[in-house]
Order: sequence, then structure tokens, then C-alpha cells
Amino acid sequence: MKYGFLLAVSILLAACAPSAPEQSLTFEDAWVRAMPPGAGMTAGFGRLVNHSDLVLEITAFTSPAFGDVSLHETVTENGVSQMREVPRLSIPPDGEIELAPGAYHLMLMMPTQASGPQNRVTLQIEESGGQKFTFDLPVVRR
Ligand SMILES: [Cu+2]
Repeated sequence: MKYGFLLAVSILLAACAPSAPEQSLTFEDAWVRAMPPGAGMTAGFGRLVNHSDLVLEITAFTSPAFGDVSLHETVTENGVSQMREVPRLSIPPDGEIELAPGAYHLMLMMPTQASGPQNRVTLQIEESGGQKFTFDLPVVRR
């Protein structure tokens, strides 16, 4: 009886504890757009959140599912929409940068596996200090 009560209390406490992020960088609501068969590239989106009190300078994106991964920005100049590569991305302390259609996005090229809607994509992000973060992104038809 007493054991059961303690167990219930500890489960409640665990449920109420603020979920402290385990790493200084998280990729929230991240997803990769499903590719139609035969497509050579796709894009990834989400919110890169810096939980540390230092600027995080992202220098590289890699994935075993793609031969070439880069960060792009869609910019409109003189009414013409263009993409350009962003070699480094600075995320301010406790700040975040959103990757969304029409703005920053991950450009995923040279697929090494089929990225259908049932698959997931592993993504590694490296910052200037050499720290690497690994994320598992769902492939979504959207
Ligand atoms: Cu692009």
C-alpha cells in the first residue's frame, strides 16, 4: 500500500519536472519533405534552438542519407526568388532560428536511400567548437 503511494507520487513528480534539454542544441518540429520517386533532392525544416548562454555557430550539416547537405536561404531580389548557400549560421544565446519553406532550409541532395514517407533521416549538425549533435527527422509528405 505504502509502496504503491510512493510510486504514484514519484511518477507525478517526474511528470511535473521541467524537461531540461539534454544538449545545448535542439531541432524542434524538424521534418524532411518526402521526395517523389526519382527526385534528386529535397528540403528539411524545423526550429534550431540554442539552449546555452553562448552563441552557437553552426558550421556543417551532414547525413548518411544524403551525399550533400547544406543550409540554404531563399531570398527575393527584384521580384526574383533565389536560393543561396549559407556557410555559417549563428544562433544567439537562448535564441532560435526557424527553417521554413521560403526562408532558411536544409538542402538535401544526392540521396543515398529512398526517403519515402515511412523513413526517417539522421542528421548531424556540427558547431564551430567541434561539438556534434545528432537528430532523427521524420520524412513527411507535405
Ligand atoms: Cu535550397
